[in-house]
Amino acid sequence: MLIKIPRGWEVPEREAVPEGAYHNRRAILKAMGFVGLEALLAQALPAADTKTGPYPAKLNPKYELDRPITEEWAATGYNNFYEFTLDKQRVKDMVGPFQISPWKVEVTGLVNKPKTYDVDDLVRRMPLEERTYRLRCVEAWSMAVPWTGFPISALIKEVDPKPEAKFMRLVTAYRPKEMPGIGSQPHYPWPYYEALRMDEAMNELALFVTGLFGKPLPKQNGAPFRLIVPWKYGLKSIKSIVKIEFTAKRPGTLWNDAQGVEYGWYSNVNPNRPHARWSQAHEKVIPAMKRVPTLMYNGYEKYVAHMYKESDF
Ligand SMILES: Nc1nc2c(c(=O)[nH]1)N[C@H]1C(S)=C(S)[C@@H](COP(=O)(O)O)O[C@H]1N2
Ligand SMILES: [Mo]
Repeated sequence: MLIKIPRGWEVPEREAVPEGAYHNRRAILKAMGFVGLEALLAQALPAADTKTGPYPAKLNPKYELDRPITEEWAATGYNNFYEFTLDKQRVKDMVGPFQISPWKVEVTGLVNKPKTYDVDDLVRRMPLEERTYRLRCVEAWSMAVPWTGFPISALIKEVDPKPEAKFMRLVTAYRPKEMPGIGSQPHYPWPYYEALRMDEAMNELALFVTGLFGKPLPKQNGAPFRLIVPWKYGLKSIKSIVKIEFTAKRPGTLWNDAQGVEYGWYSNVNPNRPHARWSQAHEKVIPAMKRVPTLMYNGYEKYVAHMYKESDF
């Protein structure tokens, strides 16, 4: 992976919106008494977009940001999703043919209640909440956005893992006809796969995500069902998941298997441990690419540091 910052991106004046506009807008509307009006209008117009049913979900204020929320156009217009293209600003233009409904997720392996879930059913049934998290890519850029989802632990409880289950393996959809990057990058071991240790998966920060900016998740951000583990480099937050397997032995992960020297199995954000080809001490916040220091565990140290030894990489 290379750090490539295309020209023109840094001066997005035409579309720029004020800092923090996303939650401010909701707060301002609420203060003016307009949220009720919005809800009334939504009820009066049920046919307008039935898919937005559970969105926006209630904001969980526990996970506060130390920086403004990234503008929506930037978070949905600058993506890593190699199954489509390596060009971050073109992913959104390539995802059109990708079919995300209906969508099944098979949960299998060392569990007492294996089950194939329908994502629409999960969205209706699970305790959706909105959380604003930082996302730090291993390539030293970052964003901060409102995800909608539910803790992984809620799904794990439903499938009831056996005592031998020590890891969780996750796999992305493999649809070469709809994902042109699979054919143009045949050297990657598709489908994309990732894994977490059971205690990492049970951590309160670990989310399954179905929404972004109070709406269903856009395809370029991993619709309809992805992982978000904000204390790890973005590559761990696998998109468009179709399979989850519980195992006794530690499963491989795509980036660690492909380039183990550069991409650790844990891939925890660590400003003191440089990547083989660049420092991880700073990051550039999209879209202005403002340089800020990178925080240990991406700022989530108090939630996750207890799970690791210094040598875990
Ligand atoms: N299936 C799949 N998941 C993936 C990737 C990918 O290429 N394929 N890229 C990862 C990387 S490197 C990052 S930084 C994040 C980017 O998520 P975003 O586009 O929503 O910001 O997705 C991760 N999940
Ligand atoms: Mo990344």
